[in-house]
Amino acid sequence: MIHLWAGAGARTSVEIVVEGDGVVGLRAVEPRLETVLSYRSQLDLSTPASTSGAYSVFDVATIDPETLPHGPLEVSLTLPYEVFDRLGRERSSTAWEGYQYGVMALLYWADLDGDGLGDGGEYYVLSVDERAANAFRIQLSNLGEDLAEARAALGVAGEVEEALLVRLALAGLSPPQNPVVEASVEVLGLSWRESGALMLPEDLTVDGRAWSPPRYRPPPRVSTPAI
Ligand SMILES: [Ca+2]
Repeated sequence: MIHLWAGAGARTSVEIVVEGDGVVGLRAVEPRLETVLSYRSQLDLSTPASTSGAYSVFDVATIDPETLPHGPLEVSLTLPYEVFDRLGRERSSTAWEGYQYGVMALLYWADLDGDGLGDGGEYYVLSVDERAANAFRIQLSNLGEDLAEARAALGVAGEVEEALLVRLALAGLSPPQNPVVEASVEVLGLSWRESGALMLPEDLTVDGRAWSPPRYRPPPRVSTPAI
């Protein structure tokens, strides 16, 4: 498969040369971010899994990495607006209410000793997002490469149970009056869709060598998926 990029507003002259014999299928595709996982859970902010310094730590979601595409990935975590200092942000009071800071971490876990529990030395931090806000976002440029790096760092050899863990640490003040809130986790992955901007002949008969000039049809309003 040939991936040919026709960037937003870019005019580029390309020629596809195919060498070999027989009929070759050609397909013009472009990248799109699509939701591959959407997950909601009830989080009780009054009972953190652990504490770390001023932070209360919660495990929000556990994801099997094999269920995700191993290319670019975006993981977002959203809590209700009220969780983060609602009064202060609305300027309706000088009193602080709710949390002030949050850190979302995307961790790789490998059960190295096979006991089914998360132990010290079994976690690798893929990325973190730190904000004074109720929404967090982590982007990975290539999940497959990040997983390989994490496995090498932890010394994973052979088949072990593994998972991606969405962990949240909150600090500042205290849980809201009603501590049970809905946490929403969404994972976007990259997929290749048929291009509407680039046209190629469906198939090409090659006898030694053939070339095909693709025709570029600029869309009326150009937008490029970004990650
Ligand atoms: Ca273990």
